[in-house]
Amino acid sequence: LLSLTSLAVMISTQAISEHASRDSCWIIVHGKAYDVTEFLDEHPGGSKIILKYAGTDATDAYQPIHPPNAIIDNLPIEKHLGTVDPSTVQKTEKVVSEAEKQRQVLLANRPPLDEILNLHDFEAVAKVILPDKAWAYYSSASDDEITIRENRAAFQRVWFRPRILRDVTSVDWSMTILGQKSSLPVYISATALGKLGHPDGELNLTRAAGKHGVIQMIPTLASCSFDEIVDAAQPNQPLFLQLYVNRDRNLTKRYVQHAEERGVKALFITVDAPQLGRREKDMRMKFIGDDDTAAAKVQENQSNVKKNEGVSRAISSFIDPSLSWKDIPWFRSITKMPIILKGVSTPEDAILALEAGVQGIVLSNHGGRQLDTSRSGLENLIDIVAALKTRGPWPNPNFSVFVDGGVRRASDVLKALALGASAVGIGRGFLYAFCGYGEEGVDKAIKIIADELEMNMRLLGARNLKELVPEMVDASALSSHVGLTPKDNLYDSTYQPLSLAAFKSG
Ligand code: 173
Repeated sequence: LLSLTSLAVMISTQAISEHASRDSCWIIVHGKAYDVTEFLDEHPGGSKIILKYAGTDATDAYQPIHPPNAIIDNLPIEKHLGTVDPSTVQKTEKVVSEAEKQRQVLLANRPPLDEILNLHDFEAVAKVILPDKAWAYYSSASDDEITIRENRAAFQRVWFRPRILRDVTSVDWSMTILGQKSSLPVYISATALGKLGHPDGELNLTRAAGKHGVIQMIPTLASCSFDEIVDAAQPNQPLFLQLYVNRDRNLTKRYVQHAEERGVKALFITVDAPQLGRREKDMRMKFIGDDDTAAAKVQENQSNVKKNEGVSRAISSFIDPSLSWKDIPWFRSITKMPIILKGVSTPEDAILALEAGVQGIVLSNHGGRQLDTSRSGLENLIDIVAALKTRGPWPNPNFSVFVDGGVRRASDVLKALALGASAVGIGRGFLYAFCGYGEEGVDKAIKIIADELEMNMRLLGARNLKELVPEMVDASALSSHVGLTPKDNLYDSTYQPLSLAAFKSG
């Protein structure tokens, strides 16, 4: 009732602009005015970024980073001040920077979709057409970015041993993931903040996934709200949910149970991010703080969020670093969904997960964004499958083993499946597809993977996924890390090269 009353109130932009200080801070989001004075210090991204928009419209900055209802749900109703009187909004022309104009031209001139032949093409286009900050956030990985390279390199150290003369007229990769039909042995893995890359954000994935029978894992930190995503799905479209566990377990419980009520089919709890890795490309963008578009309105010496933390660190303070094995029974008690631990790297933890009674694990290093120089999921798969085989049936119908990280080709998918993976996750590959081309890009990415699968299964001599056996790959070099020595940033950029004996001058 109160909210209806406050919505009826009309407020002029003039009145709002008078509240532009730490002592009284009003902002506009999506045409509504809010008093955020008391919320300033609770804001997970820090007060500074809000104060930058004190007394003005914060929608453009708010939108890619928050689900639409975040402010509505988090501010007490009495802080909802009312609707901004449209007659008082000055239609000032937005200043478009030169860089942005150039970007728009590049976007308009991007290659037509039928010239996109593989997932690498999408990535190359995204790099050019994304705003620098978005590219930095999506593409970055932790520290020296050695693991993100290794994720790709590991697939190249596995070679095929194809079989011949098997009548491969028809090949069939029909399968299920956690009991849900999937048209590919691939699911769309969670990536945060989709609206940094495209105005429709994660909905591009939901719509294309629905059309093609692919399963999307909804990220906790999507730009679109959970309900918007579920509403965009077809009636029986299976969806999974990725979960960051909140320090406030009641919030987590409500979120998980709401997801289950809305029909989500599995819960992937992220276990490799008690603290977010330092993604330096992202940090250097100084996402939080003063940029050239709007000078900070209120000068502040704020210590809780450093301005160079990068977008993900700024919004991840709610994640609970105390999460432990002891919490698993609690998760089991609040939901009937299958529970999968996302971010397992060792046989020791794989066995603990099995013993804890969860329904699966994702061998993942978070796209190289967490512990740098951790091994690839593909490499870990070998030891983990061997360990699981000593503890019961294999493949175990009640315990799935997924792999993600660096998957861009159907040949990558087939290698992981041959070595025992139940299915693989692709995160960035699909994300980059929608950055440049929206939903149609994701359509195309799915079709490319299907085409590649068909061809590669024929050439391998595997007519279905059962015939895809470990003998079809040579993984003997997988654990040999000497082949591809990554660039050493310090040595290559700062140290002076040794010089050789020089001739006397003159
Ligand atoms: O990898 C990430 O960037 C990520 O998982 C994340 C976590 C918290 C906030 C935003 C993104």
